[in-house]
Amino acid sequence: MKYFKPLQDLTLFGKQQPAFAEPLHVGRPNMGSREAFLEYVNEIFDRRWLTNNGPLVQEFERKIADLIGVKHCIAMCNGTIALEIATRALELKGEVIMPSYTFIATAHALQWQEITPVFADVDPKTHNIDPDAVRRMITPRTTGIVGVHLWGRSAPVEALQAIADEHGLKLMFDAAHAFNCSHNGQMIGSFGECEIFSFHATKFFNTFEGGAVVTNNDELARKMRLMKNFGFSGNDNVIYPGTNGKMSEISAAMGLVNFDHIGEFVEANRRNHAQYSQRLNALKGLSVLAYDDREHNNYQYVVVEVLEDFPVSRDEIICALQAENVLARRYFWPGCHNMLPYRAFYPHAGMLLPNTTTVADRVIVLPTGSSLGENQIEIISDIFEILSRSNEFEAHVDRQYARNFQ
Ligand code: T4K
Repeated sequence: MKYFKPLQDLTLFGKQQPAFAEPLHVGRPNMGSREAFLEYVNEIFDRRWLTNNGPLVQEFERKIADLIGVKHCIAMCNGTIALEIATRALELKGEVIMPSYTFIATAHALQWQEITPVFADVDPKTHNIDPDAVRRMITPRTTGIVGVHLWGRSAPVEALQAIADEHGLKLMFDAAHAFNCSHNGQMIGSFGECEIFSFHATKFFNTFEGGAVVTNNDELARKMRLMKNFGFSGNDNVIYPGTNGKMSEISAAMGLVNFDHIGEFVEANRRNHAQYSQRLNALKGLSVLAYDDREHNNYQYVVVEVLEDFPVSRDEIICALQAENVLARRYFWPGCHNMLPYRAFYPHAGMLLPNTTTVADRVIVLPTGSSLGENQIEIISDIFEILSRSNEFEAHVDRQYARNFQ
């Protein structure tokens, strides 16, 4: 089914109407049953128990821990707070090594506690942190490593663990993207000292806002449970500097509802990813990042790399897509090291991060999720196909439009 042929059929070249009347977002939430959710809401009203370790939060934590195969799940109000609490409970300080190619929250969670994030380069094939680069960044001030399972694909956990053991460092993972994903058959969430999930609306699995730390370490779990509730141990006794990281009952209700739809969400994402891959990998100069089908995946990110032999640049493609109401994203351009305050702290960091720059400059993330249909993916793919054939693009593109987009 082909919808466009000539360039004039793109809005950027004068067509009056965009391909889609309504914007198509990256990160449209996957939603479970409305009726089941409303039943939980009624229960919450009847019970008048809204937060602070309520029964729905406890059930949610048990289900997550069982799915991942870990002893403890501590539900939190979001993934960023979960990162902050985990790093504090692990007593990380000084410098902590992490990739620059990640969402800014990974760096901010450290900086917020006056821990210096030290950016290591990524492997351009996997987009994940490169263990050799980690070794190069270790100093006497280094206390830990935060690996990130970017796009839900596992970081090199064994190599990072070996470095951590060798240098006496603590290793934890930002698994914000990797809920319901595995590495060598073992669920992500069970590696390092602990791992954190994000259940933000845009994630594969959401609790509106939410997050969790999962761990097999009893003492760490006990500490984090106290820290997420101001450090209270009993009504009148505070034994840690804590914060308010608690998940509410309404968020847990959404989590419990969505739990029953995990298989369905995976299947929708897997289908979308396969369709995009089939169409876009056929075009010279485009490559859709693959998932290893032998593992559990959530297929939540459709990551397209625009290589040099594609006739149109990454940013020009984004312009063309946005003009058609396809709100594709440049996650995680330009890398944390190019954002403030890090850019001011280390203006030359980019010299040590060549692969981060390369990857960040060529990635486009496309809409997916259970709200996206086959026809929409065909149309989006058609836009890429038109652009792939377009030597004319150079002559026609509205450069001012592209500049404004920057
Ligand atoms: N570590 C990593 C590696 C992460 O990726 C993240 C979060 C974290 C840690 C921190 O976890 P949290 O503290 O967030 O739990 C988004 C999300 O805000 C963020 O959660 C996520 N990563 C990051 C990758 O993406 P934005 O600025 O792109 O999100 P936002 O709110 O603009 O939403 C994107 C699009 O999704 C919107 O244009 C429309 C659509 N959308 C969004 C929401 C919130 C909906 O259709 N419905 C909605 O309710 O950062």
